[in-house]
Amino acid sequence: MSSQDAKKKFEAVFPSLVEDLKENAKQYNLPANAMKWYEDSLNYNTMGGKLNRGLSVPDSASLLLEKPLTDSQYHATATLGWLTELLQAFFLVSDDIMDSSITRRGQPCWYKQPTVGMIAINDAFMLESSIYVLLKQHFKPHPSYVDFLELFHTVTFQTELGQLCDLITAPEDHVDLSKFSIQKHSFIVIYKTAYYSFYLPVALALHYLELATPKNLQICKDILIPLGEYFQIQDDYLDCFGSPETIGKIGTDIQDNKCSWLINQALQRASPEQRKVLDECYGRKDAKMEKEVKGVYEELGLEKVYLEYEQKAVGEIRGMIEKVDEGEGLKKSVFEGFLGKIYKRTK
Ligand code: GPP
Ligand code: MG
Ligand code: MG
Ligand code: MG
Repeated sequence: MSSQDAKKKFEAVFPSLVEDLKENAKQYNLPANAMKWYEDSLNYNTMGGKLNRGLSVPDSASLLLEKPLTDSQYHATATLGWLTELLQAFFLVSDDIMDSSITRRGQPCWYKQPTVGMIAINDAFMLESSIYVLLKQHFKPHPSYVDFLELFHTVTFQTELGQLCDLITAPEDHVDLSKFSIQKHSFIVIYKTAYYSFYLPVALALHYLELATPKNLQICKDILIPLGEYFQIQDDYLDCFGSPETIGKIGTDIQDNKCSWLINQALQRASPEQRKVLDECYGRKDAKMEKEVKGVYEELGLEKVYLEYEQKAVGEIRGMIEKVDEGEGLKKSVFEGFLGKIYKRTK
């Protein structure tokens, strides 16, 4: 099946999950206008993305079994995939408020909709609660039900730790570039992105198939966390060097004073004059100053620095994948599939 068809098949599962969520809300006699609001928020914030995280659950399950999934296995793992997309929707709606972002997935951020504003905060909470409504409806009898619950709770907490460090390392009113470091960056991106985007979907597939032995989970972590770190470094790179039309969002990292991979690389290479420009212009809500910073990035050849980093990181990840012990039912192809999806991505 082509990857486009796989996406279509996966998307076709979502409307029935929206119906399940509406059915659940009906028991509370939710007024019709609120029901419509909930449905609109579910559709606006969960659809329209790349769906890589969600698709990874059925994809990984099929690779683990080394055969196509039955209809019922597909429906179950696609449902778990949609739960990871709901978690992602909860994070993105919140993150866009915190980052003062303008667009997401090629359309205005949800909180930027004139009728929405800060109601988006409650919508984000409802996107998160919806995970547990669906998990109970679909998986209560599954032997891994408690593992699913704990996994979602743990990964959510880990992501919030990363987001906390991302935010407090980027105060709006006080720029101090000496506070940044590549070690801090590494902590931030592993927690805010790698766990929920990479570890979660594979761990869900393993729990679903009852293959989640401690050893398999550890191998997954050892590979998927560095892979997720690479993915977020791509995100930092694309924030500045990607095209907004392709990535579907307008970069905000420079103006937001973020401890991004790019500023850390620039700090390691800047001359005293360039450092002065960075100190004066980074983290200011001013398009001209943002341009000055981008000018320094270009002088320092950060695009090339990034390409060299990418080659090295991908080489190391490939090395780890080759050494995977498949003895307890894990498959190298799960990791190869992931790497293939994100290598050299432009969006
Ligand atoms: C991505 O950071 C991280 C998240 C979306 C996690 C948010 C976590 C919360 C607990 C809300 P980013 O700001 O670089 O993402 P983007 O570039 O997509 O805005
Ligand atoms: Mg953010
Ligand atoms: Mg953001
Ligand atoms: Mg970003």
